[in-house]
Amino acid sequence: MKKKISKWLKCFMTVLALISLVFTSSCFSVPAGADSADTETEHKTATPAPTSAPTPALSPTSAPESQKSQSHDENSGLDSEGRIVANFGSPVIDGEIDEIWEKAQTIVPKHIIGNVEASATFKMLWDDYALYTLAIVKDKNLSVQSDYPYMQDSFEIFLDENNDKTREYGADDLHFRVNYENSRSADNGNIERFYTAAKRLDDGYIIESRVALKTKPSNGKVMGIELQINDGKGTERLGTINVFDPTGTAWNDTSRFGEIVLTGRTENDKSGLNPYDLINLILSTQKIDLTRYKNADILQKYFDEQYIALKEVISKLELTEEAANEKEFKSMPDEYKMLSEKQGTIERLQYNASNLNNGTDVKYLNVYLPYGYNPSDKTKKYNVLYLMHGGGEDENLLFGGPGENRELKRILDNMIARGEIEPLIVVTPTFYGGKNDTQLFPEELVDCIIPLVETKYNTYAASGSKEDLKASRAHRAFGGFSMGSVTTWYTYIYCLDYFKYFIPLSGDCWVLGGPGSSDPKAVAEYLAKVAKDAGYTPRDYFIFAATGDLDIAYPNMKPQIDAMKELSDTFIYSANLEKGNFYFMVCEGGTHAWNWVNQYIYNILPDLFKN
Ligand SMILES: [Ca+2]
Ligand SMILES: [Ca+2]
Ligand SMILES: [Ca+2]
Repeated sequence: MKKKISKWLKCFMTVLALISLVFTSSCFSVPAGADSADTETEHKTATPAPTSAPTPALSPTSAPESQKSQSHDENSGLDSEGRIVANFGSPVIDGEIDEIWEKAQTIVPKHIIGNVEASATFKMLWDDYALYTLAIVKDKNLSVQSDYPYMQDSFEIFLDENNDKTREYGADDLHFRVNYENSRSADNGNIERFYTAAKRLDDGYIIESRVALKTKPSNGKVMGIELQINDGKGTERLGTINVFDPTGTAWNDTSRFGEIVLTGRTENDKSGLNPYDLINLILSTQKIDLTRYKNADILQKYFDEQYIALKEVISKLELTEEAANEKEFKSMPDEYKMLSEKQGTIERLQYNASNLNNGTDVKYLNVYLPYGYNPSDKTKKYNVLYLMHGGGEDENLLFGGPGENRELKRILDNMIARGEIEPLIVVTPTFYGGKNDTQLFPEELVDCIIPLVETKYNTYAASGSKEDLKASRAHRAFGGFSMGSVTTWYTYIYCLDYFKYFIPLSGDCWVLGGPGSSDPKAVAEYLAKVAKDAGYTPRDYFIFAATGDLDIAYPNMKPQIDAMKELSDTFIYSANLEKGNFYFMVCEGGTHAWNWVNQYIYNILPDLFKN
């Protein structure tokens, strides 16, 4: 009780201080006719607010009519009639600022009540179903300590959809609130119509919000509106920031609202997806006390059925032709990391490779043989993929040696077992040892490695002769990560006669210097010339490149890929392999690490040996 009294006393003192500030400040305007009843401070029947509530009373009657125009300030972002102008567009309500917000006018609220330390700007958009608001609030002192939601640091939206400006709230009038922790409250209207996302910033917070409309809006529609920020500090509210209402009484009187006019919808505009009504409805079921219902089970049954139904609909989405040009990264499901019942085997081969001292080095490579591989069945032939490790790694890095079951091997086993790819042989050599150089490695590849592997196992190479290896190039692929990707580009340059498929992962071509060529156009032209000089058409080679947007190799790779796209008589960019021979899959969030690379391989493997 003592605590409560001291809180009240503190609140009362704050109000006194604020009132004195109001009377000595010239920065407030009050519409003519505002009386003491209208300036009653904000409190709700649902929340027992003290009579000396946080919003201070204002100078009651003396403001001249001319001061009404304050909200029409040129820098306020309002139109000449003092209205918010909202463009057409559907942002995603996730707390991140979408590009579409650039279409919206920045509104700077001018009405400040109290010793507010926060500042804010608003933006508004609309679509066929809803009104959207972006509030960016700068506030060093964020608090949700007060028991009263309107005294917490929060954003409020007031909407008079019919714009009938009634003194009392009607059935069409809404008043919603959300604090910076994304906790929503409604003073008027069904809260299921209000969806929000909040994000903390170093110096404040962002609220993205959506209010579902009852009537279908169109260009030129005018509605009543008010936007408000409550600046909390500790358990107190320092004051409020409003776009239209200088009296702090919009909560009690819709005639205090300003107006919003909708504009900008063209014939071709479409509204974005609206999952929000459903999300809100689903969230509301969490509050149901299941013990009160005999048949509560039907709820979970319904969720399970709808989950499957939604997944099925998503899987049936068909790409547009334009979108199909981009290879879409799909996150690998966890089950591909599990041990398959049908496991392939790994064999280790030894060979001698020439070094730069006129001698030879003993080197090793690993060979993955798919489940069911039968050495004596010479009629069954296998495609071969060569995969190269990155700098500082070795031939055992990718899937280990005999008896091991590392992630990449489990992925191969699972993809083959599910029939997603044809059984194939995968070879992991190393560019270390021998001539010990990525650029010189292709010599060793053609002279030693391919003949060794492809005459030992059942492949499409009729023999180890150069002619027979060239003749079977359509059944051979080379890929690698990082320095292995650099090696892949060299393999394309020096061994195009022996390989049809190339998978450079997170590494650019260094033939004219690298990493990150100063002249990516020259690199692209160099690569194009290789194919042309060899007499190949774009159907004769395929380049499946990939990296992550957070990968250190991305900034090196991107300009080269962009330059290659320009040479569209050689490198035809499309993930639709009937059309193109080259794509660049960029994984959002992917970094320079094998857990990502294994997923790139998972995504790319089904494209090999198809054309
Ligand atoms: Ca967003
Ligand atoms: Ca109304
Ligand atoms: Ca605050």
